[in-house]
Amino acid sequence: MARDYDYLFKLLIIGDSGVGKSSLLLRFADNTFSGSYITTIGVDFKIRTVEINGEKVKLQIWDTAGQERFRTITSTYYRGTHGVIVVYDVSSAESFVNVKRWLHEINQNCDDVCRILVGNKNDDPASKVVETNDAQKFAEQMGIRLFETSAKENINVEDLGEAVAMVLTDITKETRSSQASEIQ
Ligand SMILES: Nc1nc2c(ncn2[C@@H]2O[C@H](COP(=O)(O)OP(=O)(O)OP(=O)(O)O)[C@@H](O)[C@H]2O)c(=O)[nH]1
Ligand SMILES: [Mg+2]
Repeated sequence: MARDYDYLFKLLIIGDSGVGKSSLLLRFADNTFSGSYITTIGVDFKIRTVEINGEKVKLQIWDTAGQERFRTITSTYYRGTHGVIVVYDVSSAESFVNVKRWLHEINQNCDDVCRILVGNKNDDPASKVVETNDAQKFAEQMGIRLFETSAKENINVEDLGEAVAMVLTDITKETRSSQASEIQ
């Protein structure tokens, strides 16, 4: 059977429990949202194909449980991952502080992976406690890109997915062309 994609990437979504990881995935893959909270047990995944410059990029996205008691299970899912999305909740200072711990977990499990920082629940200015400037500064220090999203109001979720697909496609192209020039 013919392949239905030009690129296939595996992504992992990590971050504290309740920040909206599953909601982001549901919004990106199925364009739906539910206000009720069902905590993820272990891991779950969904697939979405996006088109970048006429090429089909298939994203296999793994959604992990944020709860501490699943930490040992989720750490095994780093294998073969191309990109990791670290999510915090802009209305929870604690979830932002914990981003450092999640980035550390990535370093312990991956050698070379594309990392993206996402501040979700960016839909209620009154409850926002993690300022964009502070998050941006932190992201720059860490050398990663920041997206502020709302799975609920569908803000920036599409842009996030497309940006990740584009970055990974570019990296793959660069790697392929440098490998080709090494062979010549
Ligand atoms: N206001 C607002 N609420 C959101 C948003 N995204 C998720 N929520 C709510 O936050 C709660 C937790 O969302 P989940 O997506 O289940 O969180 P999670 O990060 O997957 O949590 P775990 O599976 O326990 O790790 C739910 O009640 C969602 O409805 C958002 O963008 N804005
Ligand atoms: Mg979840």
